[in-house]
Amino acid sequence: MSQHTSSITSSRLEALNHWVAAVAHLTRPDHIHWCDGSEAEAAALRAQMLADGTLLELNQQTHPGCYLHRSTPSDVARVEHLTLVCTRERDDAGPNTHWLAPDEAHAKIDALFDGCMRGRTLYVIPYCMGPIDSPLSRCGVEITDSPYVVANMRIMTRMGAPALARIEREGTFVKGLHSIGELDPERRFIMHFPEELTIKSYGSGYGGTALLGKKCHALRIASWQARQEGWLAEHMLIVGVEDPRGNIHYIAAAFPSACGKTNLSMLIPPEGYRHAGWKVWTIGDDICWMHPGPDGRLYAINPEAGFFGVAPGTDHGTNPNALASIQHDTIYTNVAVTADNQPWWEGLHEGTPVTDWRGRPYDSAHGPAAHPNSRFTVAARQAPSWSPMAEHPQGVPISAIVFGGRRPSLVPLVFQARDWAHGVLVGAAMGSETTAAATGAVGVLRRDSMAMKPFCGYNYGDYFAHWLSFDRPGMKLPQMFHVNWFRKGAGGKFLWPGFGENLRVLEWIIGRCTGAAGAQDTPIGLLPRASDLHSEGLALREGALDELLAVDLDGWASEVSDIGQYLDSFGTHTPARLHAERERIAAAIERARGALPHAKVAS
Ligand code: GTP
Ligand code: SPV
Ligand code: MN
Repeated sequence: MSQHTSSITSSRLEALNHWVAAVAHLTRPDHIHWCDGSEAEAAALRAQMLADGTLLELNQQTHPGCYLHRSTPSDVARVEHLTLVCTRERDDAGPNTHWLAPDEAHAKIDALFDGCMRGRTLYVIPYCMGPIDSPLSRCGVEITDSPYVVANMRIMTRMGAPALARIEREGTFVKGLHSIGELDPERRFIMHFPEELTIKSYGSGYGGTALLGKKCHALRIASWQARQEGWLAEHMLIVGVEDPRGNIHYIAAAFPSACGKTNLSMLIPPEGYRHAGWKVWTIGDDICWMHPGPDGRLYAINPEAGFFGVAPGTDHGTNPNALASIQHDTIYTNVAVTADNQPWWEGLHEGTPVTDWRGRPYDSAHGPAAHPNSRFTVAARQAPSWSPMAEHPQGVPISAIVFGGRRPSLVPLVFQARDWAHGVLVGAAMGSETTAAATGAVGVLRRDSMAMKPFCGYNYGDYFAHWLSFDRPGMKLPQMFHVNWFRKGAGGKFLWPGFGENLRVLEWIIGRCTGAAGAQDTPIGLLPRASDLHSEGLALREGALDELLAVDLDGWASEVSDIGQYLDSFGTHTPARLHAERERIAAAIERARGALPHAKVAS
């Protein structure tokens, strides 16, 4: 390990040294270790975690460099009710967040931090979110007492000496303080102080609540900064789709947690598309920072360097690129294992689980073998589809923004917004069924605007206004769309095959951006006719495509009225423009219903 010193000598790092000293004074660690990100450091930490059982070795013949971490069973997902945004004014945080006044919040959590690192090592992790030489990237420092967090941050961010050098140059960084504490759900908080660029997280070792560079910094704090500085920090994948002529179209897509971002970002084209020359390039699978460029287009970077992906459902048939990525040098969290110590999860067709995610002999009476929110942590460059453009300091130009969620009924496979304001309404109105990525009930339909419900660091009404503000002279904004891979038929089965087949929908989206694809106008937006989608080689149940592309006007009338109530819940913060847009659509639906009583606008 590198420096067992309590500080680094440099006057430019005075603020950092001062903060580390203050935290050490509060938390009382036995040792302080400044992470340099080196291979030697990683190896030493790994040896230590293998010795104390934090990591278990997986089958090194089949999965070289792969390890398993079993977290405390009560600490397996994000905890939204314990995740707080602490602004001076309650209204700045908005009804979409849980709020506490900063003074009260600091007092509450500092009492938990008091002496919590006795007998432990305090790790200082300097990290950079985004390519190390990109002007769009931002740095932070996480202090943690968890070596598992250090190991994950090393994969998920550009961590160590280069990040420290950038912090020394810039003099600013986001401060994140984390302790696993007692891993007690009763003594757990994840607090954000956007006005102080500070995060404090206590009592959890789970990814999204402990790897502070990810949701805490790159979404909650960054969304606050982005509003002030005129850019967007979003819960979006970034994918490049190369057409047979060799043009790459970049698409950013916001789907809520466990709703298909990782999968779409690295999909393998259907066979016919592969033969024709279509290729898919992954830039990011979870977070997207978008800035207006000099030409008025939005340019996106992925602030992360790795994937913290959902394991269940990952297989050769669904996501072969992810499966290939995680054959080596991967940290698995809360998956099951086979008799010969290979990782296993529901949906993986090879192997049989013998030990469940809690380390008990597998018994189907206990529930699934792998936790439904079990995850893999892997370097992004291990994905066969990893794009060389992912390291580009200026980012990639975005042609289309796509919103989507788990909607078992009503919402068609795809539709296009008429213009930017309509697109912002479509994003704001997004709904989705809850998933295992957060504690609480699964499968409950709720509004999740722009997939940012758990991650927006400020008032959603102000956030909608910020989105609308990009619609100004000189901007060349992306086209906006909504997709739904999760529509169910009468038998409760998904109507759309999803995964690689989603490229058919992306092709239509790209065609709409270039002018090559047709559409029909409906009150809710522009939909493809069945003939506008490339369906050769697509196996669908009789009538499924018509069902997927139908607009149920009665259903939409009540949906749009519900959206009105939702927009009202942000009071005067909701921009008038958004209300007007909703009223325009409500009126169009009413006109169409009048013209066609009880009718559906079929494709
Ligand atoms: P977070 O990392 O939580 O933000 O999630 P994510 O949006 O990256 O979700 P991910 O791609 O990991 O998918 C979550 C689950 O949805 C997995 O179990 C997938 O198998 C499933 N899934 C993804 N894409 C599709 C699809 O097109 N159709 C269906 N039916 N399921 C899908
Ligand atoms: C999500 O829940 O959206 C994730 C996983 O991407 S976590 O980083 O834990 O939030
Ligand atoms: Mn996510």
